[in-house]
Amino acid sequence: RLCMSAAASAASQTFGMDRGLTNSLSEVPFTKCIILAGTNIAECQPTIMPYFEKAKQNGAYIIAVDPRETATTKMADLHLKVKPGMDAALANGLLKVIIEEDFTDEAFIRERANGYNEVKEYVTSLKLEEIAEMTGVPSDQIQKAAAMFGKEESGMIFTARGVEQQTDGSATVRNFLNILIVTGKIGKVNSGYGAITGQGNGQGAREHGQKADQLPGYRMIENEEHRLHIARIWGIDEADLPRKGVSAYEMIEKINEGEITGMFLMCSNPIVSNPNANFVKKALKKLKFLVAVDMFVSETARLADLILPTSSYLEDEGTMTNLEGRVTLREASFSLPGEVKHDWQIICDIAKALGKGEHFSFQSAKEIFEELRVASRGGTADYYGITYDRLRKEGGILWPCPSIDHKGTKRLFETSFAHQDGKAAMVVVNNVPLVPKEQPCTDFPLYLTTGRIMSHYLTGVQTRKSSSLSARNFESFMEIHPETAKKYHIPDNTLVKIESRRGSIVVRSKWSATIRHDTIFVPFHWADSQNVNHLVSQDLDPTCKMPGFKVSAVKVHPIVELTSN
Ligand SMILES: Nc1nc2c(c(=O)[nH]1)N[C@H]1C(S)=C(S)[C@@H](COP(=O)(O)OP(=O)(O)OC[C@H]3O[C@@H](n4cnc5c(=O)[nH]c(N)nc54)[C@H](O)[C@@H]3O)O[C@H]1N2
Ligand SMILES: Nc1nc2c(c(=O)[nH]1)N[C@H]1C(S)=C(S)[C@@H](COP(=O)(O)OP(=O)(O)OC[C@H]3O[C@@H](n4cnc5c(=O)[nH]c(N)nc54)[C@H](O)[C@@H]3O)O[C@H]1N2
Ligand SMILES: [Mo]
Repeated sequence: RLCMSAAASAASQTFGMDRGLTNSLSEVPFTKCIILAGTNIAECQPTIMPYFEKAKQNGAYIIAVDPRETATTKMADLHLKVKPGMDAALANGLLKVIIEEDFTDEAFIRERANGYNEVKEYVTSLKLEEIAEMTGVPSDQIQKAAAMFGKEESGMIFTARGVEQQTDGSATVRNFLNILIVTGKIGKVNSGYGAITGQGNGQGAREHGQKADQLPGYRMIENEEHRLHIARIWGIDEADLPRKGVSAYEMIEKINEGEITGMFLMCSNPIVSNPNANFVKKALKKLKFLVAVDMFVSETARLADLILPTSSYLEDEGTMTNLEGRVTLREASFSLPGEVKHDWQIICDIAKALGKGEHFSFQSAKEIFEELRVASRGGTADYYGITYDRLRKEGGILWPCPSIDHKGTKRLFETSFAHQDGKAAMVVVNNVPLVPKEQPCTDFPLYLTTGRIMSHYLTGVQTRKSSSLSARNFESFMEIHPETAKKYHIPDNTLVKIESRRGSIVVRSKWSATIRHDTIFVPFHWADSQNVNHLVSQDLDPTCKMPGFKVSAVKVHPIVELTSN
């Protein structure tokens, strides 16, 4: 919910299927134009950088969209320094130029897509100057980006959390997909879309039924046919399957209201990772019983009634599905220490204690995978043809892979999209979003955006303990433009207080002449008085329930007033 839900819902709605990359990474070096929207691969997915560097060596034109300069934007030929949260409007500007200057692929649109006329009507009614004003990107830059992407024979668009972790994240991604469709750059060699997945198995997680509205194989829990299929495989009554639950942050609200009283927490640290963190902590304290399954005593585990120690990834065996939809097998490198159990063993033991042990009689991770193969059969994410034996021999297989003799699917949508009529669904995305985003005002004059740095991982539970990583970044910081800093009397490298309507934190200032003047950036890897989620609001994207991690209005001031003498 907090990571991939906007990209997943956008691809499902537009294409009828959500797989991170529609092509394999091996095509990236050969594409002619790349748009990197809200993604910092150089710091967050450094292992895929060589594909993009190769593309650049081969002459690809790279356009980056980010409110600040990063190691990724430095690689770009054109950097659009967009105002935080304004990417949907920027995409409308690109669409307008592409359509009005005839960079469209009319035959592709006619044969492969629905909804083009409405999109055309809307974007041609807009004024480029107004879009430039709204987004902070000069119109000549919008024109240049659209022309470069439009005129090339191939192109790819990648999005990540910068455009997705917004209260209109799902619609924003759909607007970038509109660009691919009007230019016919999808379902073809060296042309397509990529949602840069968050974690190693982030793709796998989103197709096995982890979200409270899903079932394995990317089936949906509210779909009667899907319910029957899975109930049959699990050997249960369809009526015993629950209906869909609420999203991650909505659960916290229900805990606060006393509607949820117990929580089983596996692999998450919500009082640091969820928005509106002061409220989250207060709510979790109301739980009658909290169990945390973790290898470390995270900030949230500290509140638990019971902590169950679990194995780490190097002690685990299992499959992982990467951002391409490539299923790989990783064998365990170490045996289990002491009394520690695997996550899956803990789940089976709990099922036994609840009297449902016969449905969880697994003896190995492989047995669970065998069930997934069958459960996903015929579904969108079909793993039926993938086996441990094949994975050991072939290295990795891209789903859908419906039978043992199927090679896997490297490129999606070559002849049709996954909707019933085979067509992609374009949609009009209004410049003005449904849920208004907090805007800077007299009291809170600056945009705050949040994200990551190379040396730490997520809420920092696993990396703040490493002395070598901590030596690189010992504490949190705030990136601020020197001119903005001077306006608020903030020297470089001093402690400052940042306040929003929800709370405040204290971090060290870091001047940067390459960030927008109206924006500050704070990473989210630190807890307690440096937990940036104390500042972020509880507003969610109505489509996918993604929080708006990337836009808040804040004020900043030095902790110690400096006196001039
Ligand atoms: N080192 C490291 N690597 C990681 C992680 C980590 O914590 N540390 N986490 C992993 C996970 S779970 C994920 S999800 C990925 C995330 O990978 P990314 O999405 O690449 O990482 P972020 O830093 O969250 O955001 C990317 C960029 O979006 C920009 N941005 C902020 N607001 C906006 C906006 O309104 N519009 C646009 N266009 N851009 C904006 C930020 O300045 C930032 O450079 O990384 C994974 N890799
Ligand atoms: N402000 C702001 N907030 C954000 C984001 C942002 O960009 N800005 N990004 C969001 C994103 S993209 C993400 S993915 C979330 C992440 O949010 P969380 O998943 O809540 O954060 P993690 O730090 O990954 O917490 C993982 C916990 O699981 C434990 N763990 C690690 N491996 C295992 C294992 O094998 N088994 C078990 N049981 N436990 C394990 C770790 O020790 C840690 O305590 O944060 C989100 N929050
Ligand atoms: Mo993530």
